[in-house]
Amino acid sequence: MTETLGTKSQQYIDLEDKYGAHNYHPLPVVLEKGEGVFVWDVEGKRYYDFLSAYSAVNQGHCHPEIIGALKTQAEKLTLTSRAFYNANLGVFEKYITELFGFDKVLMMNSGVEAVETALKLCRKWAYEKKSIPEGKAKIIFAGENFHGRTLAVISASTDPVSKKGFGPYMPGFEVVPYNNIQALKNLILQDPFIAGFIVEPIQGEAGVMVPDENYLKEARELCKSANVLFIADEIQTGIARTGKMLCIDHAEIKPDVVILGKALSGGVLPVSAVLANDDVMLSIKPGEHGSTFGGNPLACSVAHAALEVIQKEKLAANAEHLGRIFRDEIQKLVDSSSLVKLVRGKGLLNAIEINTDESSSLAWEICLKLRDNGLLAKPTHGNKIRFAPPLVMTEAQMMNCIQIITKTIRSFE
Ligand code: IF1
Repeated sequence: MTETLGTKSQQYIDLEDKYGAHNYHPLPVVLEKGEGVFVWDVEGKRYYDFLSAYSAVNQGHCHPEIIGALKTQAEKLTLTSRAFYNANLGVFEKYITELFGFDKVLMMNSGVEAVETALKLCRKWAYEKKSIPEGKAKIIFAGENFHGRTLAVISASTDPVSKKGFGPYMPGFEVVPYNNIQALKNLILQDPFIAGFIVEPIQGEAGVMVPDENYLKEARELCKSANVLFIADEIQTGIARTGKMLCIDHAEIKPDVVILGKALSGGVLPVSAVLANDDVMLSIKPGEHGSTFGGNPLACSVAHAALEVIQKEKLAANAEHLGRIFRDEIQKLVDSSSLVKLVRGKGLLNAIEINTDESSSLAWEICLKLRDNGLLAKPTHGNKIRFAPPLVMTEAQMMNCIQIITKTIRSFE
């Protein structure tokens, strides 16, 4: 069914269709303004943003303190490259390493760049510190993972849509089922060349898959006992999204490597980071890795402000509080509706599963109707709808959104 959008919206959509690559299938809404939990389309209609740019705007759209830091730094110095020192990087490196409790940080830009950096660190560490023969290091990934779109990272993907047609693939990657400690143990015990295990503490793209209570803790202990690096990809789950500063904090464990991105900048700039202690981080020597924009003064200023906002506004606690309300209220819908199979998540990273198979368009139809009712969300993997609003939401706004979601889903019964 082709819907008629406002003329301005259609004009913008036509421009993207004609002049842009067709590498996305966006929900038909054209946004031009964002503030806090709200975004506005070009027709002037306001929406609750329940995707937060895939958890990149945890602090809310255009947070004044982050924008203020951007403006101030932008008028001073934006980029020096790492050919020289600058007055921002070391100050931010001290701040973020003390905040998360690691010796050092390596600053990059996009999330996948930080993932690639972590994989390179893991291999380098394996050759230099674990004496794995050069070129033989293997890194274990979890099935249904999502770590980005580069050729190396999709080589470990189990999603044909992300992977098919982009071969040949990077060697040295193994895949075990997510949330299956025995499978991980078997592989680590049988292969002496395993250097690392990279895992999302909650699998976002797979549909907000929350592992069993002890999975991460047991995986961490397994890695420690086998001298395998435990690498946590917190690009989507980190920065207070799941009700703790890092999702891994729920399991009360400390990874060897933590990868951050997205909300590290409050959605203002691409800023990513890899945190590790010296025995891992110093495996990479001067000139062996880098990036033109990695750790630039503008990124450091913005990220500093973005992390300050998370702490000053106690956004992890707010995410924990509102997340419980969200799941409790949506559970009432699950209990009374044949359409919604379940609700799951932690903090304000949640998803519902619609009672259809993955090929059904019902989740998409529901998201179109949610849009009409003033709330933006998007399906993931066919029949799941991810609900991830900015963490600055108030309880009253959350109750309003739950009412919109409930009313919308009821209209399909
Ligand atoms: C797209 C998905 C989410 C990530 C985790 C690394 C990255 C991502 C856990 C790479 C990025 C984004 C990418 C974006 C949509 C979105 C996404 F649907 F693709 F899978 F969030 F679930 N690790 N996720 O979630 O970070 O290089 O993009 O900065 O590619 O469509 P990036």
